[in-house]
Amino acid sequence: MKNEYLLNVIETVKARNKGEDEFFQTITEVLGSLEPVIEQHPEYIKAGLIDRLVEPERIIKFRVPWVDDEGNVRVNRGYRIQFNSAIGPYKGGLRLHPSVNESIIKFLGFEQIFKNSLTGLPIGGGKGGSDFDPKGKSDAEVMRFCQSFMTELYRHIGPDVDVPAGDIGVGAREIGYLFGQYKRIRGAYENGVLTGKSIPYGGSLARPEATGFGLCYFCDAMLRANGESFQGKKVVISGSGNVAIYACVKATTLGGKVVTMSDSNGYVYDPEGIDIEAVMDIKLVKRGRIKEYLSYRPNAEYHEGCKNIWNVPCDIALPCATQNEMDLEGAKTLVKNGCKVLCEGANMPCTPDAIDYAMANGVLYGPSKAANAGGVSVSALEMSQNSMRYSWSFEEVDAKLKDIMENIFAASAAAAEQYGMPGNYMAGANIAGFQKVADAMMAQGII
Ligand code: NDP
Ligand code: 2IT
Repeated sequence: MKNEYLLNVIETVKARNKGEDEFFQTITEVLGSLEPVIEQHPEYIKAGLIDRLVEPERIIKFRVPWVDDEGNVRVNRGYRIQFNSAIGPYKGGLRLHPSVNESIIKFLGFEQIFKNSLTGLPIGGGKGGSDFDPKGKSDAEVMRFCQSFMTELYRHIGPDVDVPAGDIGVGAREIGYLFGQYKRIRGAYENGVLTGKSIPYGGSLARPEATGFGLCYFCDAMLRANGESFQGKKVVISGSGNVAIYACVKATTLGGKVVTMSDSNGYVYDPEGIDIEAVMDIKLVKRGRIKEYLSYRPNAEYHEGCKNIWNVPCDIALPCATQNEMDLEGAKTLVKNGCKVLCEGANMPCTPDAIDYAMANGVLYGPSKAANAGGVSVSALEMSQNSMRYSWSFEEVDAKLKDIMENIFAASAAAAEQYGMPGNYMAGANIAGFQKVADAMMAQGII
């Protein structure tokens, strides 16, 4: 990068957010893509647009005390980062995982700004969570944690203010506990305050499926634009949570054969194709480990550790677990084994050198903020349904989701072309996502 203004902003971010590697990683990638846009818009520099964009509007950090089943007092740290409200109320998930810290929530919140803009729906960017580990906790412990978390969070959110949803460790169970507590404190039935709700109290059909299905719709659009399809392709998927499970379902429906799934302990390889009913039973019903897959499918293999999942030869790789789960070595192995497509279901699952290597070697690369935007898109559709006090059928929501994902692909491809980088969907998604936010920020004055 040569642009002095952007280089200065990057230096400031580094100095102000010491040790926040994940946040710095996304800043460097996004601002790198925006260089040609900034060169064409000197008015953005005058308006300090990027200086403002990289600084969250608000960081909320709070104590979450709760009592475990043995009567011990436990304390976790809660976060909500309200990053940008230029185009709508803050919107983004809550992550419950022991690795959660300010850098992780900031990187996720920053990515969310551009992702949400790409959906074409009126939602700003935010993210939150806690270092609470739901693994091994009873339902009652998870409930007490969620109630305590919401007892602070409620004052910062609202259907027109900030609308949290799920992410790692947060699914329908947690959203239910969070909403129950919000409703008690507010004394009003504002169910548009959270998305990812279950159906009886205002959830949207197809929200559980949305991120994984959307990933495959995006990937399919990218394949078709390049004269290819899922038909007959071998697919490697990492993770076995919400995103991975429904990516597996849709990739299979589209004619692919998914041969792996993983969790943080290891991965399974099933050469016959993953039996998704078995994975759903293990993960959604029993909250068990992926290793248990062998008791359903004795001919499958289990391998300890998750890094080596990229050694499994495939045509299409869909990382759907967590950030930086694929490094340069992983990308090199994929390329060596003939992988042609890398499309991200998790947020920022590939390191920058892995992305560079894959793209330099002709792999079609679908960046997370575009490819996994299906989840938040259906969340925004859930907000619309809650406002209307009405609900759409599964088929209606799914059709809208497909349309949105195809539009996101088209917008990313078009922006890449416009700035002389055809096929670079990473740059295209960053630029297309940025443009609407930039226009809105320019219109609203220095705020
Ligand atoms: P879940 O909690 O449902 O599943 C997470 C999966 O990833 C589990 O298999 C988990 O294994 C694995 N995993 C989590 N952390 C690690 C780690 N540090 N190392 C290895 N494996 C890990 O989460 P989701 O499926 O919802 O989220 C997965 C990814 O998709 C995240 O990056 C999330 O931000 C992103 N995403 C989610 C959306 C959604 O709507 N839910 C929308 C867009 C993106 P284990 O059980 O062992 O922890
Ligand atoms: O990363 C993401 O886009 C999500 N976890 C979903 C956010 C949402 O508001 O549905």
